[in-house]
Amino acid sequence: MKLIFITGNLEKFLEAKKLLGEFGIRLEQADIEMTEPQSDTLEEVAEKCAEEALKKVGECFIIEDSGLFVNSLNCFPGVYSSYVYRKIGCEGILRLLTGSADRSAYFMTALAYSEPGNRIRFFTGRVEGNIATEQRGKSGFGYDPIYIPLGSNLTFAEMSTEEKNKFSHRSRALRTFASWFLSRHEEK
Ligand code: ITT
Repeated sequence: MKLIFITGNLEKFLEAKKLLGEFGIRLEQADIEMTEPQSDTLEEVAEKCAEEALKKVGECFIIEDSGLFVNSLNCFPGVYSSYVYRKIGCEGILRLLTGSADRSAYFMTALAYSEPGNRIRFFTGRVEGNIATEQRGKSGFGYDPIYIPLGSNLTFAEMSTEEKNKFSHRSRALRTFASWFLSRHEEK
């Protein structure tokens, strides 16, 4: 079974490819030119992106928007995660948390699935954890070097893709999606 993942982020794609491969779903990457819409929630961003992509892609696809939400920063950077990462990076988040006793944070993914002729479906995944006191590890991307999921002492950047997929927001959204996708396929 083949499915397209629309993303410009190769690391994201590789995580998803590995996970969906376990469900027998063969993922292919498509990177299409898009302006990321500004919205208050990840779900709205994913929905707008899916609607825009639907005009250009005539096959079944998934697309997702993810973000880091730091509790003591009022859930910043949240939907602005991409922009904030480009501007201040992991170092900037660490600086904002200097002296903060509460370092709890969660990552979230809102994933949209679209197929010709049917309404767009949404799946979410979330992982709770803490912001480390320093950057650790070389794997992954984005905020991975400063994020420690609950249940581990390692940052995402110290984990292999398989290990990150045991915990991550993205893998949780993808697993929910894959179960739904496969059960629906069996019904047909
Ligand atoms: P798309 O083409 O799929 O949109 P992107 O890299 O722009 O790729 P998002 O907008 O979904 O991805 O993600 C916003 C930012 O949040 C991203 O640039 C990363 O800095 C961060 N992020 C998202 N998922 C992450 C993860 O699993 N680990 C670390 N940082 C992550």
